[in-house]
Amino acid sequence: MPDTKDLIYRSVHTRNGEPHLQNLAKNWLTPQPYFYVRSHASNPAINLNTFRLEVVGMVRQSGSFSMQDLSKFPSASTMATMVCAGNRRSEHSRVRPVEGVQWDAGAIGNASWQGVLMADVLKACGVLPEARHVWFEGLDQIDNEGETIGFGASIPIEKGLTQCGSGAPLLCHSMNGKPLTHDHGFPLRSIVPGYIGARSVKWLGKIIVSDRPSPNYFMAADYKLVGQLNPLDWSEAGPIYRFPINAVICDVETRPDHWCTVSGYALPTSREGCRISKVEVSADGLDWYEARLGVDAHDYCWQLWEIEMPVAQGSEELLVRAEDTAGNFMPERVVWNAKGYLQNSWHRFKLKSSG
Ligand SMILES: Nc1nc2c(c(=O)[nH]1)N[C@H]1C(S)=C(S)[C@@H](COP(=O)(O)O)O[C@H]1N2
Ligand SMILES: [Mo]
Repeated sequence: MPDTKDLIYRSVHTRNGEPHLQNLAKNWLTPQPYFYVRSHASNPAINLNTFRLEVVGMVRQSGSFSMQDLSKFPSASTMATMVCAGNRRSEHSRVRPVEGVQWDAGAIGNASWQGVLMADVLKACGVLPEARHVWFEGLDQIDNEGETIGFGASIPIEKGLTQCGSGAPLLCHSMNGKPLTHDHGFPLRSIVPGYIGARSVKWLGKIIVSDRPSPNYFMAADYKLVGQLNPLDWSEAGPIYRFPINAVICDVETRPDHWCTVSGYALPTSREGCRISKVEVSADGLDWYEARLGVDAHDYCWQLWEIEMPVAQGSEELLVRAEDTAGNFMPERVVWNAKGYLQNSWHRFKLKSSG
């Protein structure tokens, strides 16, 4: 039984847990105990002595790398926020019920990631000119309507071969300077800055270089914005890659004089150089107070914010909305979708009824 003091487990055998929101926005780099876990099956047993990352497909020479082989590539580190496409799904469900883990707003965390550049490993195998996509396959075994499948994803080859800047994907062995825990993909996972969490595959066992996107269920028939769960809607919709702008109220401290300290996170749209430009909080949807942004900011990472503001007696909830330097803003409402992804409407925080 995992420690339920740090995470609220929405399911335990298949580990799905998110932190209490008031613990989340205290640190710009999320301490591992407060980093959400989202797994589709139980953790696979992996023997480090026999573990190999296979690289196959449209490459001049297939590769088979032990963790020690990978450590011979130049080490690389980046900072990136990981967010589940289903973060805030419970808000979609209040409009119309959707299946899936009923996340509150804690399926997000920001970490530093250590490993090697994916591009270095791909280049060592010699990517062929006709290659267009990089597929990842996890070693976990997921029961999907009676069939056992692995967790898979893919990213465009241009992203996979990115070498410079914070958008470059990594093959990671560590998180916040410590070896990945089993829940987070030990011994190896992909980290794709700016993309939804589902593209950062844990327990990574295989990379396939291809001329098309991965046909894996989690790429071809899940993680898409669909209005209905039918084959036509699935075929018409493209896979989600980047995450949109978002902001959430994580904590509210009320004082007897009806002033509140409100704090939370804001995630800029996944674009190089994009930052949060404004976070505003309101108790009535009419008067908006601009929050102070935390000093830490980095491409593809969230920003923390805080504000002290008056909140009239009897107010029931606080709202937050954000804008970013790429001109994006959070809508008051979003279009409902059948899998409950990418909820980024103004976030509402219920206030405890006070006297
Ligand atoms: N092999 C594997 N990789 C996976 C998953 C999984 O179930 N199996 N879940 C994905 C999803 S949906 C998310 S949001 C992130 C969560 O990563 P974390 O558990 O380290 O927070 O991992 C992704 N990678
Ligand atoms: Mo996810």
